[in-house]
Amino acid sequence: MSLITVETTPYTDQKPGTSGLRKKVTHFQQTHYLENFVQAIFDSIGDYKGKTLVVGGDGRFYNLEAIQIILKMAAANGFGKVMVGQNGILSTPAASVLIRKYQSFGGIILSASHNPGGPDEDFGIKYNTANGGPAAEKITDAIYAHSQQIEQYHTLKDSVDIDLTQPGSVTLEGMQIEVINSVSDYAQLMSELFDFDAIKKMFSSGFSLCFDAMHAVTGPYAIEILEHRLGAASGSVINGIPKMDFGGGHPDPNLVHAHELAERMFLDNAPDFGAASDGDGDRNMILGKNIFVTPSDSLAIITANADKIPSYKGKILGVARSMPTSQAADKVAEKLALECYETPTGWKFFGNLMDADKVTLCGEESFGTGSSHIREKDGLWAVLFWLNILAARKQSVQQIVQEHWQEYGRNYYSRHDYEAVDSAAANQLMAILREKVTTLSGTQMGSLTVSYSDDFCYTDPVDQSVSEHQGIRIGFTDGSRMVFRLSGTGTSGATIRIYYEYYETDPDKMSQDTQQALDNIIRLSLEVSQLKELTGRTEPTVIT
Ligand code: VG1
Ligand code: CO
Repeated sequence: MSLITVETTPYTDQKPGTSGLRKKVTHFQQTHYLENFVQAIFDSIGDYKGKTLVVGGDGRFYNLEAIQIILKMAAANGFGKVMVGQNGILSTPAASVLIRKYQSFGGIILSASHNPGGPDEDFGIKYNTANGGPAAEKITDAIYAHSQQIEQYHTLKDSVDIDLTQPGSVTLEGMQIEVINSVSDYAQLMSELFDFDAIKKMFSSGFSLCFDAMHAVTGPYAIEILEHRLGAASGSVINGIPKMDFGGGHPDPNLVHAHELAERMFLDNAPDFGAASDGDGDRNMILGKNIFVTPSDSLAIITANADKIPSYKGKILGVARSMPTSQAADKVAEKLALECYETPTGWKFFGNLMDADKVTLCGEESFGTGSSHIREKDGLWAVLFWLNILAARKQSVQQIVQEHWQEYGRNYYSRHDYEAVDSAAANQLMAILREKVTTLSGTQMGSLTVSYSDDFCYTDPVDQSVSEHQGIRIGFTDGSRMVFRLSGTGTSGATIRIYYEYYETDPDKMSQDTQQALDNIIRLSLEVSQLKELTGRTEPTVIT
């Protein structure tokens, strides 16, 4: 075995998106493709010589092959140690826990999150820094710049694959590789954050739960924490064995893709609580008997009830939500006199706020919720937060949500995705809107008056960095909103996302059908964007 330097030529398409580089597996399998990106990471992150790197992924197809490539390159590039999850498995939140707990230099997470997996599906890679969060734009821009100039990478020649099936430690060209239990450190942290005794008591008195792991990475975490440690009935976790192709499904926890769970929660004998997580374990969906909790409402309810959980009581520094997320959390923040931040989509923007002790809780409409315990969103954490609230309040999910709406008003909310749209048409739609929004303010759209409209531009309150073109916002005087943006995580064509919100304070109008409540604003959005004319689409691909 020997160190070698391999001559290579750049690929021009390695620009990291919302959460790293995401492409089809076949794209990653091109000669030197993954190697180029990994070397570009190493060339962009500063002096890591002798330091520790955390590596793991969501178990999807190509995870193990990619890890073997990264281990050899890390050794050849001079890392001191790599901590890797057993069988290559680490959920995104668990990777964040490890990076922070063991003060490693950073981590590489292999996942395409909620995108399907398999030989013809998606793969992804992203770099997280020492705070445990996705690298800031400054670093991802540097990685992209390096990837376009790369001429060589370093690896090992004739090295055998490392056995990742058992915990233990080996040395590879002077670099230590520690294979660690994927679940222990994460489960330990959860037991410190939440009142496990109270939740255990609730389960032992007959409380029922269904957690859909969607054949993705959270299976082993959920079985260990919910069933083994908290005493949920055996079988409460469904689809709990991670599969390389997620059983052929979309590991995206929403009512469309987690339909097995969704159906179960609306039956007469539904469990008391339902939840699901995504491919890499950072997303969550929360349901009760006969009720779906929107992620935006979930953030608001978590914030309003944080005082029910000893480790959070009196410790909430502030709350942040991504721009398209509904303004339900803002209402709670206002009442509790908490600072509330609106950031661009993607978790990396929350990290700066948390590092500067400005916020404790964060959330996105896309089924992401989390806190400053790590620097990623955290699916099981949200589930445990809810279980802890339920154990403390001794009410049903439905009662808690309805009381919340009575107190704060209801933010009806929905997102319509138009997937695999022709990229040129999608860009044109955005360009036209970008023009239009400069003149809409104060004008009438149908029955509504525009109070503001812009292309969201964010100045980070901590480092003053500016992120432009983060989505078109059109807000109305009655509190309604529509937001347009293009996805940064798709792998074929463009995905147009339109986000709708309508605020209702009349107690008699709190139980309308969501799509009906939003009907007016949906129609207006199609008119103003000329979506049908430009894309030829008459219906969204997915409504969440
Ligand atoms: C989507 C979501 C966004 C989320 C991102 C990563 O991005 O809308 O809220 O942060 O996925 O989630 P986009 O650019 O496609 O809208 V995941 O679970 O990858 O880590
Ligand atoms: Co995810």
